[in-house]
Amino acid sequence: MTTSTSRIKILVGGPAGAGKSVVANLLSGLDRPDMVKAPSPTQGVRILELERAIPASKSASGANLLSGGRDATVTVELWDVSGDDRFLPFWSSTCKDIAGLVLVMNADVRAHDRAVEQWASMFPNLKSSQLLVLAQKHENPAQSRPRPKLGKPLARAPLFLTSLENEADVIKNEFNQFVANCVRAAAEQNDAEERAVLAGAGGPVASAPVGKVAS
Ligand SMILES: Nc1nc2c(ncn2[C@@H]2O[C@H](COP(=O)(O)OP(=O)(O)O)[C@@H](O)[C@H]2O)c(=O)[nH]1
Ligand SMILES: [Mg+2]
Repeated sequence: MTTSTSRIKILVGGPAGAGKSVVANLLSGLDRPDMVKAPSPTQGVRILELERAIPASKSASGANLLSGGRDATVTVELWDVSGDDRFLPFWSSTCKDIAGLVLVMNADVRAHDRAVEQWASMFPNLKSSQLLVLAQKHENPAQSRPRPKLGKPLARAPLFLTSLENEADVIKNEFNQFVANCVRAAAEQNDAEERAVLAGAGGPVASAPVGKVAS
């Protein structure tokens, strides 16, 4: 079977101490049982590289990123950044080209609701399908406050209550689905940009619809 390969960048954002690095470790296979017990604030950024297979049924029609009807392997650059507020303006400018944003929050810290909304507002061009919120239950899941209700711009973003202990598979599975969504969105954007260039040059597909995706 033919495959195509591409590369996307996904940012893992959210407040300090939320669980970004432990989630990033889980997703890239670096998790160890002792990791949760030894918090160590991320300095600057850690870039982890991982690969995910995108089945043909989920690939997009975008000629630049994935060819419709073919299986694909996508290389994901996972940017696990410091949650320190001082760096926020830096991430919003350095990470303009991200295909997706995973937001990690502590489900029991009310202030984290506002913090992840603020993170998402730094990337207004992302669609809901390019956002994924993981509300981590750090301890004593039985006494957790109810599921956080986030406002704009996360009101329509998928949110999962997760913990490394009990929902590691949920995190991994939802992330795989999320990567497929991000690849599709990036492909659509590439198509739109290419059409805009051709339209500007008076090319033959100047009137073709933008963002068409194969079924
Ligand atoms: N028990 C438990 N603790 C968690 C979980 N996720 C995060 N934590 C706690 O949160 C701490 C900080 O995690 P870290 O990934 O360093 O946060 P970051 O600053 O967002 O990168 C960890 O050391 C754990 O104590 C989880 O799923 N279960
Ligand atoms: Mg960290």
